Amino acid sequence: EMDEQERAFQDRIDRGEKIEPQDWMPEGYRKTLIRQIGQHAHSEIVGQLPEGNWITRAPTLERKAILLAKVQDEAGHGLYLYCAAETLGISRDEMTEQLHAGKAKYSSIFNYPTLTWADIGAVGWLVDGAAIMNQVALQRTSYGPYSRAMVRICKEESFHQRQGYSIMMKMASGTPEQRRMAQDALDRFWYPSLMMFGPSDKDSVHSAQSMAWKIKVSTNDELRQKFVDQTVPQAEYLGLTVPDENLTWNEEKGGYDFSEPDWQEFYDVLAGNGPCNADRMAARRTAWEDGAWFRDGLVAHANKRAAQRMA
Ligand code: FAQ
Repeated sequence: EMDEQERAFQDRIDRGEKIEPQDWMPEGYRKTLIRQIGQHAHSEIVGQLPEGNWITRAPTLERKAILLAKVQDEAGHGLYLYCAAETLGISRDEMTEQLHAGKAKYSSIFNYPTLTWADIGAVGWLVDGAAIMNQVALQRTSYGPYSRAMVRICKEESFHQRQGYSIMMKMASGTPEQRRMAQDALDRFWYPSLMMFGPSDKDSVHSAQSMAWKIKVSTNDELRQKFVDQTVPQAEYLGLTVPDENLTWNEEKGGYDFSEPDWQEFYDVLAGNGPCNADRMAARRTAWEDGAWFRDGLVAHANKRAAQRMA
């Protein structure tokens, strides 16, 4: 039941062409991208909060400078992604409103607390590790501005991942207490990191259409498997134990068998009932309200400059 325009569009996708902002696109394609890029942008912005929590308590000046730079990078990624979404005909203010109204999602992972300094290591290692796994694939997404944003973001994310692993190496080779902190961080962040890839393929509502449009180029389960295969040897190198008794190497498939996360917990977090959902939303709303005077000032200044140019 595809009409001629849709058929021509799908042919372009199938040939591997990139779609650009001025090009014709089906409404569903536009909507799906706005949803996904918007969620991705919100994740970067909300994702600053769990790490921002430790900037004032970083153990050394060097670690503090590195963490500050990383959190600033996340802000940059968020702004970059909002711009990519704006090319599809939605404004940043509208996206922000959707987030604050609870209509737009952000990644479930940022609703978990960062309780110790080792958690900052685990976030860099596991959360950025999962993010890169997903984003490397998304460099090949069919929408030009999103795909180009991913290229740059992935470069910065791999630095983030390395800094997280460097914290984990330090902690895992430290005192028995530091080792315990590192293991505890892995225990708490393992399953939430697996959840970042979304529901299993059989429950993923958007995958089939998004794959046909090449908005997504890998399924949720494919990326989750690759993440586990990459991460388990890294945990072994640290001398830490992945909290999964069913974890075994499967020679036949050339990958690990592993336990699925608790999907009920995942849906509870999505519904707003994770440990930090309320805190995260409150922090974002307060930041938005507190910044109103500054945004007003910028607009007033821009208007004044425009009027001067006219005169
Ligand atoms: N959290 O049908 P599907 C970062 C929702 S990395 C929350 O499979 P889809 C870097 C999904 O939206 C994190 N919601 O959906 C960083 C949908 O709900 P909807 C950000 C989730 O879109 C690191 C419903 O469930 N990365 O920020 C999650 O085809 C450290 C059904 O699911 C991205 O956003 C989840 N985990 O596949 C920053 C990557 N999973 O919209 C700071 C781009 C699923 O119908 C510190 N996004 N849902 O209401 C994607 O690749 C995709 O959107 C997926 C989900 C794979 C997340």
